[in-house]
Amino acid sequence: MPGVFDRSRKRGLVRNISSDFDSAVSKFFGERPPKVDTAKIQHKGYIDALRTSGVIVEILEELPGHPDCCFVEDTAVIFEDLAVICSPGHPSRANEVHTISERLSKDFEIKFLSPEAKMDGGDIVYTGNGFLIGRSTRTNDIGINELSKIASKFGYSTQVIDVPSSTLHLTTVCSVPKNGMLIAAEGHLKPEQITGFDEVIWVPNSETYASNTIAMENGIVLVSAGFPITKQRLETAGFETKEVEMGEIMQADGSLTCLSLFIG
Ligand code: CIR
Repeated sequence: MPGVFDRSRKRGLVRNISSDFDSAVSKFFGERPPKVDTAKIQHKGYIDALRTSGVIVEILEELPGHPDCCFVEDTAVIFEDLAVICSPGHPSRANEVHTISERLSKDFEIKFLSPEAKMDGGDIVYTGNGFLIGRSTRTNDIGINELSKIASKFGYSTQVIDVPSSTLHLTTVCSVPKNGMLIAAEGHLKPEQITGFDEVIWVPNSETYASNTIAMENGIVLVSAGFPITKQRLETAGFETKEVEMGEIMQADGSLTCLSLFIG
């Protein structure tokens, strides 16, 4: 029964930046530990950008001892009235899911993946009628099979994409600005991996980070600040862009979508 869960991003959960954010896991974009205070300011700017784009944002408190706790996208995938709680692929993040499942249980039925499954929500991309699922260092075949079965029960197709070793998650190198359109990073995803889209906007490799966007139903697209080619390509495609300063979040390999879990 696709369509029952409102995917138009009216309500989002975010979680405050950890006071230990400078110990967040970082392997790809990070060149140095993030500055915690600046990251907190940027996170506030991010929340403002969501709110001024029409999203009702609920802010959860930071989870002590969990430097990556702001990356709530990784903790769950929602199908209609069911929240599937992920099984984070990095051991330091395993316990982030419990407080999220508690919160989600107010609105959704809860289902945990099996103990053998590994999955970060950052490997799941909703396309408009189905899901791309990234096979990555964080998401294994057991997780993929379990999630695909659940998706198919709800009438959604799934397509598995091998996430290249050059990047963390599938969402790190692509996103869906509107149904039927993908924006993807050159040099990471290959054209032959992408099927079923009417249009693909490629961003140059030098702007890889900007391929992760958050699109609203009203045509506003949140884009990371400082990537003029991507901004221009989105505007040429008819979107209104809103830039968000993400420099310190990027140092921890986090992108725009990673900071939210949309719940309606
Ligand atoms: C991690 O390595 O798990 C975090 N430092 C970054 C998570 C980013 N989340 C995402 O792409 N969905």
